[in-house]
Amino acid sequence: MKLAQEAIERLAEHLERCELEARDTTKITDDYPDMDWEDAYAIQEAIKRRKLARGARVVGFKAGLTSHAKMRQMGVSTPCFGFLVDDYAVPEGGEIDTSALIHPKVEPEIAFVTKAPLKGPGCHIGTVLAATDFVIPAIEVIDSRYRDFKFDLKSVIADNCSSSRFVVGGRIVPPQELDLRTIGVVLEKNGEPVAFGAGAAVLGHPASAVAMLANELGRRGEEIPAGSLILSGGITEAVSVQKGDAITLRVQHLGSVGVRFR
Ligand code: 0L1
Ligand code: MG
Repeated sequence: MKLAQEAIERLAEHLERCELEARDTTKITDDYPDMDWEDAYAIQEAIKRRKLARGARVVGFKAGLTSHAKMRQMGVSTPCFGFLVDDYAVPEGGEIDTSALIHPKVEPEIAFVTKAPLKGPGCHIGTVLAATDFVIPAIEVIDSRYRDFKFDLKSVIADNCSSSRFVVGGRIVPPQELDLRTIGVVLEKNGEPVAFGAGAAVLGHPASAVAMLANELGRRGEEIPAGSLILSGGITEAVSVQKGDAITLRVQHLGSVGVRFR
């Protein structure tokens, strides 16, 4: 690690304040060009500790930048991993207060809910599917704290991979009953289809993203506990939303989930 603990805590406070006060900032590597990957995840961990200290509960994890469309859109070449707290959860059909966000975008995702712990190294699609209770459609709302979504991978990891809100809904189905590679998704904004894709857009199979997450956590001596919800990553490019927009995600065999921005 290159950063002192004091700098890690200060950067975590800065990024979390930007999140809670809905204001943007320049990317942190501008001021700390030598920070390394361990520093980036340490800042993310410090943000998690701040939330837990205020009573939030970790409910799961997210894999981000897992499709070529997203990597191309953001100019990076590797996925990133973050945590989800209960504060981010929005009920299906619910409303999101746009004034609490900076510049939200939505992503169509497949969420996995685990029934057994998953601990890397060595996790693969098979171990993930065996440990999955069910999959369910999910809309992730990302809201990078970085001005104009301009960042590099270390800055984005420190910022908990732009995590902001998520909505799950539709049908729950055991993953063995589906071919998650060929499952089709349609994302609608105000009744108009705006993005389409199939599950294979996420690293060839959405369960690959969950396996990568488990292996990354294993490297740090951690695991995905049973009962976790995991967002496996956007199947299409992220779509910008504004006050007044209604978003619906339709997933083949899994029904639909919706949310409004007020
Ligand atoms: O969930 C995602 O794929 C987003 C990861 C962070 C990058 C971004 O803000 O677009
Ligand atoms: Mg996402």
